[in-house]
Parts: sequence; C-alpha cells; structure tokens
Amino acid sequence: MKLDTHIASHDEDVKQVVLRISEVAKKISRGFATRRGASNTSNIYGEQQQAMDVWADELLISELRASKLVRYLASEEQPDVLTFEVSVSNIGVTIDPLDGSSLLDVNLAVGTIVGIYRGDVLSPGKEMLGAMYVLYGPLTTLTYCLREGVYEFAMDDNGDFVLQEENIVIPEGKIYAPGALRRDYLPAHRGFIEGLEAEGYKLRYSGSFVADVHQILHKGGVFTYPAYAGREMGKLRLLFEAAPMGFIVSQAGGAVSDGRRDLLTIKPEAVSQRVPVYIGGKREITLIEGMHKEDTL
Ligand code: FBP
Repeated sequence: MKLDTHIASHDEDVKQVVLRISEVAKKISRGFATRRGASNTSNIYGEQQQAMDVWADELLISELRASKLVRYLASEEQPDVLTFEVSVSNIGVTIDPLDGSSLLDVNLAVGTIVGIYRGDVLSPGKEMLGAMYVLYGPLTTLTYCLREGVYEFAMDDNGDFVLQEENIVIPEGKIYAPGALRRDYLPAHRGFIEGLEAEGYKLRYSGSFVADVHQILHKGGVFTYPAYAGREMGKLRLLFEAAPMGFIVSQAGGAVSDGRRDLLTIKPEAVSQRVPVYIGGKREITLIEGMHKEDTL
C-alpha cells in the first residue's frame, strides 16, 4: 500500500502536509550526490552548515510555503519561527532538515525530522497532532504517526513510499546509544550507563540521532544524550529533535524523558532550547528517572 492511500483517512490538511514533505524527501534523497561538503555558513548554534543542510532547509521552507498548508514553520537552521500569511490552514511545523549532517562526508545514515502542531509550535510535545521522520540510509524510509499507530514505508524503484510495517511497537531489547563523553558524565548518568553495561547491553552509536533512535525503535533499548559537565541542558534541541522523535517512540509504547520527567510535557521557551534526552523502552526510562530521584535525596 502506498503512503497516499494509507494516510487517506486523516484530516485533509495534516494529510497533505505529510504527503508534501514525503515529496520533498524524495528530492532530498536524490540531492546527496551533487551537494557535497561544507557551506561557508553557520547556523544559530554556531555549527558549520553542510551544503545539504542549507539546500534541504530552503527546499522544505519554499515547498511548505508554496503549499499554503502551513502557517507556522520553525527550522533548526533558522533563528526564528516563520509565519506564512498566505496559508489556508492553521498548521504549525517544526523541521530538522538534515539531522546528523556532520556524518555526510563519511556517508552514514542521516534524516529529516518533522513535528506537526495545530497552531503555535512552541507547545509541549504532547499537544502534537503528529510527527514523522525520513531516514536516508541504504533504503530511504519514512515513518509517521498521527496518533493512530506508527507506520513505516520504504521508497521503491518507482520513487513511491510503500508500506513496510504497521503499528510498530518498540520491543524489549538490550541496545544502548550513549551520547556525550564518558569523562563528562554526571554521577546518576554514569551509574545508569554502568548498570546497562553490567546487564550486557550492546553499544550502538552512529552520531546521527535519527538513525540511532530508529534502531532503538526497532530493536529496543535506550538512546541517551544527557546533561553533562559544562552542559547542564545537554546538546540536542527539544523542538527539532527530542520532541518529535519522542512523540513517535512514546506512541510505539516507549517513553522519552529529560532524565527526570516526561519530555513531552515541557513547553519550549525558545526555538533553540536544548534538553537532556533519554528515549527508548519504558523500563530504561523508569530506571534513569528513579536514579535521578535518588540522586537528589
Ligand atoms: P544535527 O546534525 O541536526 O545538528 O544533530 C546533532 C547531532 O548530530 C545528532 O544527530 C547526534 O545525536 C549528535 O549531534 C551527535 O553528537 P556528538 O557528535 O557529540 O556525538
């Protein structure tokens, strides 16, 4: 079953946003070969942008503006929320145009992450209408959730997204993907990681959040990018990375936390807000939240 048939029953404006982004993703998947290397620009975090970051960002913004389907758009590559007065709907969208782009020069999997809201995007993740991500790996896959299950599609030779897996549920598994440097770990987090290692968890960390969380969603376990020495809010962005992927994993029976509480309850104060991230199975999330509680006693 193709994506446009599978999504047919959903709200027209939300459905069209997902379909429009899926079309842009096809262009992005064909753009890697001719847009290599860094651009001579940096984003609002002072990170050097890749040529693909800039191109994918501009493509998504221009296509979503032209669609008249989106009123508010926040991008990880843009300093502020954009408002499209021409829009006929009140949809708000967040985009990380190319997560993991620092891995492009070594040809590892990267992805596009999208959060969908009714109205203001500076809202807690639990208020999302839905979320989706596209993974550009050996296959180009698209995973979406509009509050009625998590579904995965793969792009076939005709360039169509065809259903691969329905109602994905995160299994119990023993994979851990630990971000940040071990030397900078804070005590509770160090105890958590050492506990997983003692239980025989296998380390799988590529440096691409979307790819690493995709693996956790399918194999079980936990991804972490914690608060660490010198960075009490961690590295990853609440709005563009943690909330949309956390929404999908939570809808698949997992959980997402900042180490102390459900990350989907946090109302962003700014588009650039960072947050410590733990995302994966409910068992692992309950464990780290318990250890942080003990740590404060
Ligand atoms: P962007 O590429 O969207 O800036 O994402 C940040 C990111 O690359 C994540 O995908 C990944 O989990 C993390 O940073 C890797 O950080 P580090 O290089 O410190 O391990």
